[in-house]
Amino acid sequence: GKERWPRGDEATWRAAMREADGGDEASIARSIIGHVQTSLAREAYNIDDLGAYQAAALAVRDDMILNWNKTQVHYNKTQVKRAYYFSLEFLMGRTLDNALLALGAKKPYTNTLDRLGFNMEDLLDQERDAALGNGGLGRLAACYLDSSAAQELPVWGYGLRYKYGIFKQLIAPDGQQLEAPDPWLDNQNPWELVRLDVTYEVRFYGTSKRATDGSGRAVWSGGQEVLAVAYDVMIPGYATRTTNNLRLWESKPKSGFDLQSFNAGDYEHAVESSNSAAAITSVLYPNDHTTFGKELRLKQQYFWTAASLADIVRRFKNLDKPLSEFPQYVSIQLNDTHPTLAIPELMRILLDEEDVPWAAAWKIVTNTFFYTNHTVLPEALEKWAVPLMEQILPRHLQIIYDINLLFLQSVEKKFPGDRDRLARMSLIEEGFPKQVRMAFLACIGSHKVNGVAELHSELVKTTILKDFVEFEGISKFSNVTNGITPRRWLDQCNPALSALITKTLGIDKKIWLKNLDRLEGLLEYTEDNAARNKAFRARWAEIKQANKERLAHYVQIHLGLTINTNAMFDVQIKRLHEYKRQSLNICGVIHRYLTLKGMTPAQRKKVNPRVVFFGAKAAPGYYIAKLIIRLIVNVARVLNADPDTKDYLSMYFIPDYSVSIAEILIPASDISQHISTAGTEASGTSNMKFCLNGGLLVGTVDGANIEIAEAVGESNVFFFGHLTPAVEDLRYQHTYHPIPVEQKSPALARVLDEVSSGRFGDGWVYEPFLNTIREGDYYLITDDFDSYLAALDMVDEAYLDKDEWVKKSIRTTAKMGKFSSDRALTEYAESFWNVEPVPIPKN
Ligand code: B1H
Repeated sequence: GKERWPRGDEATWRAAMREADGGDEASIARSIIGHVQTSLAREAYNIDDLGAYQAAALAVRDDMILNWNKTQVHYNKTQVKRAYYFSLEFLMGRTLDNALLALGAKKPYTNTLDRLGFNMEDLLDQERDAALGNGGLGRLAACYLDSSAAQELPVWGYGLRYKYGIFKQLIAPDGQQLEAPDPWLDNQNPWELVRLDVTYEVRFYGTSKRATDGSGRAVWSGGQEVLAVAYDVMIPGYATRTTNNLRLWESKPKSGFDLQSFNAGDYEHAVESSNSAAAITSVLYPNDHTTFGKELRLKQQYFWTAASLADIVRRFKNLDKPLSEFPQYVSIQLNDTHPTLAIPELMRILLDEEDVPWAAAWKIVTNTFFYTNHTVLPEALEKWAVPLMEQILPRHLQIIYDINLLFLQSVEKKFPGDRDRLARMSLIEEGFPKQVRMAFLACIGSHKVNGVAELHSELVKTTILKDFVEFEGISKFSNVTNGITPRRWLDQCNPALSALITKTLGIDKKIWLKNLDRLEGLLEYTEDNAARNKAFRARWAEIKQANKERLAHYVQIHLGLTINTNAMFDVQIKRLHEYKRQSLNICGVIHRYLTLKGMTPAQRKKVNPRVVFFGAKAAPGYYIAKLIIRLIVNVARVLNADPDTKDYLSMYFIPDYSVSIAEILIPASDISQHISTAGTEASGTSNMKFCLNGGLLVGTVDGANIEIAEAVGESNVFFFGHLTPAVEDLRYQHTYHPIPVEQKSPALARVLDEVSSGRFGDGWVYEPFLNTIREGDYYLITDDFDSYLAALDMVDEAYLDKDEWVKKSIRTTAKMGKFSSDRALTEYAESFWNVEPVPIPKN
């Protein structure tokens, strides 16, 4: 919609002001124009889309601030119990559209901007993603904040305000991934409020001297002190007045410079130390699922947990209650082990600053914290070298040793003489260097421990925390299956489908968007051929088609490529990781290509055309993952240029995958792939997003796929591959009795050979990747390849019956109620935190 009347001219704006007299739209127009002239200090008739976006965002923000204030004042006044979600990642994406939805103001804003000469969609597109996360774990935190506000629950998030979010991904001419910084704050960020009056000092290094009175207390002094400054991000609740808070900390030097260094005449060193304070919150670590042991990462974790706890303790003290009641007013959910230092830090505050005796302090701590585990992959289990921790956090290391001593004494009491068990369960892993096992610390310091899908929670209990289940009892361990917010992941990203659902269910969308089980009302439309049902199904298919066109348009604009929208759209979007097996997908595509090449033109004409989309970032240091991206890009080039086959098979790697790109890709999928080796993907959440939008799932029996299949019925998903219990044996076989790929899967062997021989560019480049399959094959590509191909054949077969396919699609959407993050958040609130909804009164 760019070809409009000359927008932004004086006459249009004046007319807009006049037309909009009275009512909402008048005050919206006044507010937007006011922000253009004052906040942005620009001429009203002379702004571009970016300026108009900013002015509109500031106008919306004004409305949110009023609700935010009311909410916070009410929480304080009523002294309600609160929960805090500690996460090193919040993958928020864009805010304006979400805020307009929450406030119910999308229509009047769209109309007003239209009268001013601007198109809402174009303005929404001006906003940069807040990409302060790597993937599912960070996006989950964002969905949970959305649900807590929508359900009027007093929940705050605590995180870090990284100056640079997840890197921007570029693809070099040879197909390699390149990384560039993401300066997301370069344009003013209208969604945050800096609180220069909310600051805390955080100490690093120095020395810790234990008291000699046997009290377990100590004095920690010296070292470096850094200032934490609060930035508040408003989280509006859908169709409520509740506006919760996400508090993000920025680090800065305590006094701007290090006075001692200046006195010594060492200007450079003084400036350097200021830099090092600012460095703490400068960048998000992009290594999803790997721990690196980097000093700066440890500093991030402590800086954030220390500032957050200081803030929470200060707020608690305003209530004027004894510290023993702390857990009655405060619950803290630890999003993975990244915030585990909060456990020794709260101990330190209670022991050293508040004079609480050890046993009482430990009781407070273990009634306050709750730990969510998000992975059982060994390489992702956090450990910190003891010498590093001793240097940076000497007091915390003492406390951890004290916790460990008492803990192991109690284990010894229950299992006398079981030295292996003590070694297995110690918070300190022996070795050079010794390491602190953060998952164990998180487990024993928490009241409850949960995994993120049924299978995963079972694996947590039977593998990494088995000894702890035996020692502490099973009741401490539970499951909360992940969820996604239907506001962003259906209503916002797929407005046409949302409108159809609202019309069909015949209820206000506020009702079903907050009670997602209501989607089951769509089921009856799959039943017979009543005209009403047929019309609904036709409209359902039409909307999917329109979403495919929208994606094709995006690719046309951004990549300059033309997509066949009559083809089946097959999407795999997630971080690039060997366990997620994008390799299986690319090998499957190559196999399909080779099969097509072997056909006559007449035979090809009978093939169901397919377009495969990939989106994935690889950790910058993850060599094999980057090689897989390179292979995808280069295979795509060959496929898309081959006149024999390109109408039947094409492939697109969408660079710089993000929340906003997901919002375009997900509604456009016919099928999506969630094909991790069984037992490796804790839950997955994009699987839920695709299914909610009527895309069918191709997947392994892993993570939340299993529960999705249970909900929608196995006949509506395409499952394949070995099950979790087989994985261990297969790995053993690969290591000790390897069978050549040619023998296990000739089809796969052929694919590997074609890559090797240079069909998709220099074969030698890919050898290290190909060898991961030929040797060891840790992720069992060879074992699952043939059944994967069979599953894709079943997809083709099923797609032939268009009406049945649409029915499957509708049934899938209809049964996704369980996967609303509202359900998940309610489980946390009720069974862990004991936090209740707190409606915010009007005045
Ligand atoms: C998940 C991570 C993760 N699990 C370490 N673990 C990180 C681990 O920067 N780090 O050090 C970052 C992220 N992320 C994901 O969590 C799981 O793989 C998904 O299956 C799950 O859906 C998601 C949310 O629970």
